[in-house]
Amino acid sequence: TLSHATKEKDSNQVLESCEEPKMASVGSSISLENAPTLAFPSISTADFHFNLEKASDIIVEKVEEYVNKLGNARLVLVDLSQHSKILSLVRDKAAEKNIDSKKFFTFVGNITKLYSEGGLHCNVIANATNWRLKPGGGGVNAAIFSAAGPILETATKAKAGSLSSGKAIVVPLPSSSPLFSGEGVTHVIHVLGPNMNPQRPNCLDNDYIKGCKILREAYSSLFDGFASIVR
Ligand code: AR6
Repeated sequence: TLSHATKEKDSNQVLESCEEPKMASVGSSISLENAPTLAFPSISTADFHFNLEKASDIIVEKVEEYVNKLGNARLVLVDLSQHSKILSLVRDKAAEKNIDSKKFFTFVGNITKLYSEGGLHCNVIANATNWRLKPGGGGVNAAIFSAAGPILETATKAKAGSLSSGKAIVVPLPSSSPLFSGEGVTHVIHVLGPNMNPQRPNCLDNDYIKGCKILREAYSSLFDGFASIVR
């Protein structure tokens, strides 16, 4: 397994922010270290087969639109592998646009273990879900529902029975969830992105006009949801 330091090098985060989490209360990084932070996966780009170039353009465009409206809050794009194509595309495009790397960065790690394994505190995590808002199905959805325990399904049901594509829903996580106690996650935001996989419901049959519109709406809805928590 990768050492913590190796993982850090693969993110474009400033080193002081989390290479030494114990030092978080010392020095000028204090306000950012304790800043509300949303960790989110790249919506629709794995099981839903959405084009990575197009998705990376949209992520950077939406981050640029929201990052300065969120005060000191941070946005972090997460993926499992240091070889993640979507992370490197987004990193390069964000650098070109001079997006503040203290407020937006990429991070390699399991979104359900960012604090315990990566030392990165994220109070809110996003989930790339399915329209039924059901556990399982693989990918990040299965990982988050499993790590959060059955209480997440109950809390989700209390909010909604289904989700339409391009929409997000904020679910406060009960403190009895292991994700709350172990990782410090207080909210999960479920997001339903556009689907380009013929094996999954509501496939857009390669219609990227619709697909890009829905992916933009999905990120707007996600970041609006995060803003409503931060406020
Ligand atoms: N931590 C961080 N990132 C992850 C993790 C994890 N534990 N697991 C996956 N990723 P996907 P989609 C990354 O397929 O394309 C589900 O079955 C992954 O590498 O999870 O929106 C749902 O129920 C990729 O970059 O979501 C839906 O039916 C990103 O998360 C469907 O898949 C999204 O990959 C949604 O498909």
